[in-house]
Amino acid sequence: MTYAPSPASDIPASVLSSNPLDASVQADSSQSADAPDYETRFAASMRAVQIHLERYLNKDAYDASPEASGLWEAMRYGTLDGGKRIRSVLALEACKACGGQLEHILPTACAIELVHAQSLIHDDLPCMDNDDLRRGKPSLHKAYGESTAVLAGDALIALAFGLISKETPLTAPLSAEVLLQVLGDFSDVTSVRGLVNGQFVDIQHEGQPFTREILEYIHTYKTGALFQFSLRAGAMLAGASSAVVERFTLLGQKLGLAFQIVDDLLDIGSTSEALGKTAGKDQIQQKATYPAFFGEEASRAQVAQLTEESLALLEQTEGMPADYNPMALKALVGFISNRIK
Ligand code: GRG
Repeated sequence: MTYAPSPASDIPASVLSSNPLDASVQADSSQSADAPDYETRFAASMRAVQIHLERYLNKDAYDASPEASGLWEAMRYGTLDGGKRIRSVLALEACKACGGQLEHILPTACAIELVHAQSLIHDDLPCMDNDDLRRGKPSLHKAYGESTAVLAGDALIALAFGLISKETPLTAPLSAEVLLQVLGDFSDVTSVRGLVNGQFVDIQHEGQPFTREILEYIHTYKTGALFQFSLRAGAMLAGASSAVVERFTLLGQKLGLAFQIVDDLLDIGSTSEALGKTAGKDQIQQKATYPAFFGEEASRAQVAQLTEESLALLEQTEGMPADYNPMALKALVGFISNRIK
């Protein structure tokens, strides 16, 4: 099928190859699912993503190309320093839960982070949401200038596609056909069938009256698309059946919406210091948000409902491996609905 966003365990030791990530991933297995803190619970997955991102945005590459060193530096600034890595961690955990291998999901998980970083860099530009603060430091155009910010974002998108296609090993059970499907889905997500679409409609509706349908549309495309892709790609690259892939796609849809509603609530109820980005902007820019349309209490109730529905999806065992363990994904559902930054 063609992927389009619709509205609204740990890796077994046997699948771990002899790479430097083994120790950290295995260390993660010993953590209990009810560990309260996201950074602690998912430290190993976050570290795995960070190590690979560092490698892809390798300093040697720009040392060898001194003319473009400023661009490399800007790309590293926008990608490597900060961020919760929630989308890539979801992709890793989805793949693990479906019995997949780290080496098959890691390049795609890192590509997701590259595109996410790009979307933040471009979103902060004066011609978009115009923000000076991101991840607790000056946004990229403030640190490096607007033209570098545009070019750094452009380069990150293209690099993300190369990363999936060049770095994903075509070892069993992964076939070239599935990898091509993942690349096709990634194209939808990064194009006018995904984030760009949501951003366009979001900006068009600034200061304008909006309906519930428009609100859902914006959140589904602007934020939900990348969450859906993260869960879906995790299942696909694990070689899951199409029924499981669709179940994980639905899970990503619910989690993406919950994540964005919480984001809307934090914009009202938190501080720039805690968030690392400017709080209170949605009201100033008259954005289409859940609290603006439904009120805060009803928005929280919708997050609670999406959380319940997500947990129920994770209870389903049909098509899952015999040693299926949903605890890590359940912990991520809890983090998404209760997060404070
Ligand atoms: C993908 C080609 C292409 C273009 C992007 C600019 C744009 C088009 C889209 C903007 C999308 C956007 C900024 C959505 C907001 C999503 C959101 C809630 C971001 C905050 O995510 P966190 O909290 O950030 O995960 P960290 O810093 O933790 O990574």
